[in-house]
Amino acid sequence: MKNWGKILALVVVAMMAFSAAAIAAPKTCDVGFSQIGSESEWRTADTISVQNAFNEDPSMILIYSDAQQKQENQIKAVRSFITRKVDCILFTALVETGYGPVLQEAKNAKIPVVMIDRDVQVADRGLRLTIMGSDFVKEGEKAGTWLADYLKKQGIDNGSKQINIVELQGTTGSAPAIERKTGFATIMAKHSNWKLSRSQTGNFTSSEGKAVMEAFLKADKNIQVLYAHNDQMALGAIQAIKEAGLKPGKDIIIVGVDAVKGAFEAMVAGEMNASIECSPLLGPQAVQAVRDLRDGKKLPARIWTIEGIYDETNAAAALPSRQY
Ligand code: GYE
Repeated sequence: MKNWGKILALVVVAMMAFSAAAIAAPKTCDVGFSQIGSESEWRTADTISVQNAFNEDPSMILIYSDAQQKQENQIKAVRSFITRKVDCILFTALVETGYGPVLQEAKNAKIPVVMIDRDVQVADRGLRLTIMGSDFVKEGEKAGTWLADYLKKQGIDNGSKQINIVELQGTTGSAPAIERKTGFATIMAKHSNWKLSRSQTGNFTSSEGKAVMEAFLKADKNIQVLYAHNDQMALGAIQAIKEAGLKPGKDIIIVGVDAVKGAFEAMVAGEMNASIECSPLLGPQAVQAVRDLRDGKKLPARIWTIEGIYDETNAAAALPSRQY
């Protein structure tokens, strides 16, 4: 009888210790991430950066969802995050419009939404907490300013001879496509002899960039400049230009955006002229934002990424240390 009493006491003590441990164990922070897909080198680097950053913090659990370029998949993913009662949602909007209702649902559930890279339209911005990423308008302006400078230095632009520019746009309706076009147009407006002879979407992919450039060249070979909203499309277009018997980087000056490795290699080979940097390495600042939220800190309304410009003058020196 005495022993039974002792055993019972031990069991009670063990149970108390176990429940104390269970209470003391810190709760993980569950974070849902709705990514748009894997259309480019940039996107892959972005996904890996976010996943690695969260893997390194054992107090965080990242629930990753790939929408495969479909808006409806993103809406479903956000709804499932709400049902799972995650602590925070990271969200990259494929296009700017159409997310109002689902963002409202997240807001009603009191789940903060932190945008990564691509924002939603202005009217819906009150429904998400903040956005981290690049200034796409500025990137378009940088591309235009770089081009003006280069054309002048090369003696190609004397201010009166017409310069025919073709544009490969990103995904229609996406923030980077809209804003990179806007920024570039601001600089174009300052050059009355620059003509946007053709402009079409290549969906940010290499294959569509190539196909659209082929169609441009078939219609008219009199093209002096290609402005591509990302390097991936520029790289596809380089193939089309070669197949048309022209020299990319010489017969047609090529400016892209992102500064991915493929563009560096093309610049070093003399087949591409410049790339405006847009960093996909957003993981560390995404984790920091979630940590700050968990700690009750207020996040700034906009978290900017700092970036540069690369061309034939500095591409070779920078290439070995590029992370994407
Ligand atoms: O430039 C492109 C990608 O949203 C900034 O999306 C991003 C863009 C990037 O597919 O390569």
